[in-house]
Amino acid sequence: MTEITAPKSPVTTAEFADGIREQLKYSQGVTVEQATPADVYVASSLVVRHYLQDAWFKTQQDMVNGNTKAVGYLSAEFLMGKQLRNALLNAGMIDQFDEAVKDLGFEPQDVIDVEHEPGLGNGGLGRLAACFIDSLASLGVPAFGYGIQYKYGIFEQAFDKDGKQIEKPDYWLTNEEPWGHIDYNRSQKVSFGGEVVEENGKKVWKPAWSVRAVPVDYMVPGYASGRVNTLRLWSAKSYDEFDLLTFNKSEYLDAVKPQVKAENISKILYPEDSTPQGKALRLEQQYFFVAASLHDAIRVFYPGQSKPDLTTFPSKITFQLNDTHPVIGIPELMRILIDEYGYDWDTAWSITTKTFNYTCHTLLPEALEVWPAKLISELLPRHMEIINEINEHFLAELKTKTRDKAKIERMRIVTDEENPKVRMAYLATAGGSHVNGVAELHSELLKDVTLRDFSDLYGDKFTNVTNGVTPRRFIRLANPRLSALITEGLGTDKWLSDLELLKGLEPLAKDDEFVKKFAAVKQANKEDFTAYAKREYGFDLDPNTMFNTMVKRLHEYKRQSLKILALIAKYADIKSGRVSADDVLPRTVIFGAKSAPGYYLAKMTIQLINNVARVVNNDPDVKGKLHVFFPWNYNVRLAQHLIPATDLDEQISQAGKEASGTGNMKFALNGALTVGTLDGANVEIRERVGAENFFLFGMTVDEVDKLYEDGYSPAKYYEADPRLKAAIDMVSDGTFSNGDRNTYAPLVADWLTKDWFMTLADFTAYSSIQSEIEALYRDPLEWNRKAVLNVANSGYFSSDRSIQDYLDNIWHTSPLA
Ligand code: B1N
Repeated sequence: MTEITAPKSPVTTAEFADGIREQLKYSQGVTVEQATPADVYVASSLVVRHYLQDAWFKTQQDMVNGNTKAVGYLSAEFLMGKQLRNALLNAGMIDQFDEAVKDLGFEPQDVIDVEHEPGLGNGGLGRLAACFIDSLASLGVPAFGYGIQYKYGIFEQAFDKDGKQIEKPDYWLTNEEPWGHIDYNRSQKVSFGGEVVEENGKKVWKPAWSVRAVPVDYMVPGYASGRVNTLRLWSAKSYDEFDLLTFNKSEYLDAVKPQVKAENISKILYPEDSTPQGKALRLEQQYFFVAASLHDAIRVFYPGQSKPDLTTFPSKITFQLNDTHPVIGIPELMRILIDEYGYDWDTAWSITTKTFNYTCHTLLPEALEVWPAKLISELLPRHMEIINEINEHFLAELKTKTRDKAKIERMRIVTDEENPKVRMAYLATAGGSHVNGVAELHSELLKDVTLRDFSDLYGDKFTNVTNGVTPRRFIRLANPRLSALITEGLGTDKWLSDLELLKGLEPLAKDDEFVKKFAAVKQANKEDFTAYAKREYGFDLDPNTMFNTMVKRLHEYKRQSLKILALIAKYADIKSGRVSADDVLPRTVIFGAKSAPGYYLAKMTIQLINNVARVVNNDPDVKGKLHVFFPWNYNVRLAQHLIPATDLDEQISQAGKEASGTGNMKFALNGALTVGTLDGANVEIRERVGAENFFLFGMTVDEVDKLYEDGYSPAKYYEADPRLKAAIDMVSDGTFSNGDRNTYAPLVADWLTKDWFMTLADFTAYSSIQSEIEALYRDPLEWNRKAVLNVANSGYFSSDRSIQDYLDNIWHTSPLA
């Protein structure tokens, strides 16, 4: 007997079909006969919203009226992925939808496919925020996600005829978007610029311009929790629609300038993952959504009160700062409390520090935001005053804690130089109760290196919360076959809300029948992906080869170069006759990666991968042995198709550089084996799945540090390993650039003279682990046994567990009763 705990549908198939008909008629204005899949998509989404509406109201009421502290997750990015099927799953309506749509003469998949995914994030950080709000709702914790409704999400990637990346605007709002509910009546005014004057001994900010922040609300249905939270994304609108005065002076274009300036704020997501550029517009975006959100929370929790007692604010809501992007919220809350509500400094500071907590997502020094004080002064003059005052108070406090003057100087929030800068990570650490890293190793390195002085003096603030991913989207939706097999193996589907139950599969790894069923699931998924690659990309794959995947943003520290060099070396082995093609394990190498538009070496690496693919895929000497597939525009949708079909996953960053990674968790949970370094959450994945079920290679953090200290010379490694030399020479000699020897010269020069992330130093170890991997893969039963053990032991990496950790150790709140 299988125990079923999945949510019960609130509708019958017939009711769902009636609902679609009604929405088609009254919202879309089309008959069933006229309707296209796009119409049915909108109508179905509205039906789902209809049935979630009461739970949404109730969750909001319980949140405001009850005594449970809510969570405000402040994030500049929410990489949601498609909404419809996820909402159907969480609300228990998948079957009713499928049947209803078929009854109306449509294919469910066609309806699902028309949804344009909201790409309001760059990568892991934004996707983590999306997993977290799913888990908050599923656990029944009252929460708001607060962010920006960018008009243009992450760019759509294409490749030109030379294999170079081209960026196209992602106008995801071209067609009707049924999920966002625009609430003009709850808008907030957000102001910028101007000056600060003294009136009656009080500081008064006289801003120069303002924009209207309009909330667009998305329902966030919990899985089987009966709760529906809110993702509130702010959209910028102008107050001055059209300046008639200017217009009358016949300066037509100038007349719309203020409007354009205002609405630019939420126009576009910055496409840089981990290298912020100190641009005024980015700071405008940050302040825009944070200021609107803080005022919104006061409106929600103190309805109709003109003089609320804000000393209770930290018991109403706790705000998590997702990286430094929302840190301007700290001086903003100070300003609200002091200037708008008349609190004194100490009371305001006490409220503020109790309200905020900060998650750091990086170790790269260039990724920690630092804003020129001048820029902040111009845009937010009152905030800069407050930041300076916070800095003074903080320095005074430090003097009571240490006599180490150098240390105090190093810890300044505002630097002491001719053009002072504001270090947002320091402001966040000083202005919040807790600071956390996103994997154990990362949190340790934060304490020991990045924020060392702070952890010396404020050790209690520091903690770790290892990232996680939602099993609803990344197992149940992405991999229905594996989900069914897990449920069969465990005799319950309860694992979807308690992922540690996967542990119950461990004994089944010894059961050959079960392992064979698992292998059949993987094979079927590979066949599905093969069909998908053909349909979407016109590309032929062979599902009987090993599917070896590396998908993530393109960044030097992630070391796509290592993967591509190893591939080229294998190609050169065969071409030179050193290795017979007959002895090569047939392998399909799949890449997915977007590069920041201005990131020169990353873009060149994309070009190289595409051209290696072109050459290798057209060379009869390696046919059936080596195949390279680089689908453009890697996004959440593609991830959901690709992850379940992958045999081997690559997590090969230089040790000490990847804060956590979350793709690594998704792959392990879907039964891919990982080849990886001791970096980020790889460390914890390996600990849990067992060292014998994880392909470890490469230098450790300590070895990396030592090599830097001793003086790293990449050319030495090039000379020492003939296969590495052959691979690099092949890149230089024009093999992948139609004979042109200059095309990749900058990349080759970087490898040989700088190689900042020590790709060359890890190459030999990486190649030899790949041989071990191939040997194991030739034994399908043993391979799949290890894959089952990966699934069984990865339950810890549910975002439900991450959220539980935040609840217990940082937020100190709980689900609604
Ligand atoms: O955050 C993920 C981690 O799993 C990854 O290891 C980490 O690289 C990623 C500025 C970032 N860190 N920093 C960013 C994104 C956008 C931006 O404008 C920085 N992303 C990460 C989740 O913890």
